Amino acid sequence: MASELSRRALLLGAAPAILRAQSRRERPNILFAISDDQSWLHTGASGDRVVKTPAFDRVAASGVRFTHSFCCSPSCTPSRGGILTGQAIWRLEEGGNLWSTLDKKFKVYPDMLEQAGYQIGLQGKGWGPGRIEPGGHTRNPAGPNYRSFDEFLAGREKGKPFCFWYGSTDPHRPYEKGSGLKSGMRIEDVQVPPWLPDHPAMRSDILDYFFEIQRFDRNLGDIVAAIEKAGELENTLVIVTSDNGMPFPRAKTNLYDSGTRMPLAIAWPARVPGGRVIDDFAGHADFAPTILEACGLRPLPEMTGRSLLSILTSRRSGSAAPGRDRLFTARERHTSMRAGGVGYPMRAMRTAEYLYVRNYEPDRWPSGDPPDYGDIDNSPAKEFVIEHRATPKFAQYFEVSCAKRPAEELYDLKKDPGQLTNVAAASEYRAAKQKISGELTKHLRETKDPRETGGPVKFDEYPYYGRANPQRRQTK
Ligand SMILES: [Ca+2]
Repeated sequence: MASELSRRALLLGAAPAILRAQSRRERPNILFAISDDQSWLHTGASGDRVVKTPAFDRVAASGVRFTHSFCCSPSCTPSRGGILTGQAIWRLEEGGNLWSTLDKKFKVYPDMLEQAGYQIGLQGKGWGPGRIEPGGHTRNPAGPNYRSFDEFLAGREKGKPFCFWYGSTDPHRPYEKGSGLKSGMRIEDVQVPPWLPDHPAMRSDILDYFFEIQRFDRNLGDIVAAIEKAGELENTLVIVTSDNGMPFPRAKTNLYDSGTRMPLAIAWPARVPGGRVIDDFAGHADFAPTILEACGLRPLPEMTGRSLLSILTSRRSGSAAPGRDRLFTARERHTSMRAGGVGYPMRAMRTAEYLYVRNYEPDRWPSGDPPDYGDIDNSPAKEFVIEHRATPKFAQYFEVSCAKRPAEELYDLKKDPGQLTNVAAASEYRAAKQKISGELTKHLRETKDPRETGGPVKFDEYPYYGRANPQRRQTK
């Protein structure tokens, strides 16, 4: 169709102007929708029997659902920084931490699209939490704020394609206790993940989390309906995901699947054959190069993510793309709840067979110093796990969430999909561990992780712009 138009344009003798107009029309709109603290398990499309996510399921059915999608880091700020820059968090200096800043030298895809003629907008939670000013930004790196998508759409310049970031704060805590039960969901239907104790208190807390996932989903549905009503859904690239895993013990802030594996559905009716499920590994750093390529721009050389466009526009399902058999995740400082305000640095490599985690500071407490364990969000779930630390039936859950961990962890995912039995020290896994550990180191060196290239490593020294930590004050 484009070539037919070019031919006609040439015949009419007005090629440049007409071609420019045509290419503007063909560029897709971008809707990026992100929930806050939702694990991959908890959508209807991925098989949960309780939580209802018709809007997510619709995007998945009309496009592609990825079963192995991972955030860059299981903590709001670095996860979002990785999405916006297309880079691993160890390359983002202060941006690798929670409540940090993002230096303007790390280019973000909304700015690049704006320069290319897109109308940019943000509703809700974009990059953050943190402070934008120290990094040199004058607006949120995800775009200028709008109260709603409708307001953004109404004010759009005629003929401009849009790039909109809808960032919900659902299902981030706190929850209204009992809201899930009250809404009619049934406690006996909850599938409790293996890393959490099965108890009515836990089930009720999970239902409250579901209540907020459903609220995010309803808002997503309204935005998709508005695009459809405007007649633009066909040529809109819709990406729906979350920033990190569920806010429960041994989930959010951890490099296990519970913390890093994300729901992900991508649709673009004009270009992406729908109804497919893809098992290739897709990382959140891949979104920026994907969006740029879809909009006719070239991803930046410093982006460590790789465009998913060739997978999206193909007709196949399952797992076949070369080089898509592994992903790397990382964590630096989440809250400032350790003596001295230091973080808990980790890197991990995930394949279909194994999860390997490297803990750089095994003498520190992974969830924050006792007795607060402040890297776990305050919640009924956390209270339950801590209160039952000495109850034989439940003590293991405290151990796996709060106790110190060895420098290396390895999980055999065929035998242990819940990632609860560390086999790093077992002799029968020595060869597998050496191989994956070597591959992780190689990748980190290639992508210039200061923790593997000889530093300097400054993540513990950067300012923490969140609330002051009383514990930290006492130690100084
Ligand atoms: Ca989050």
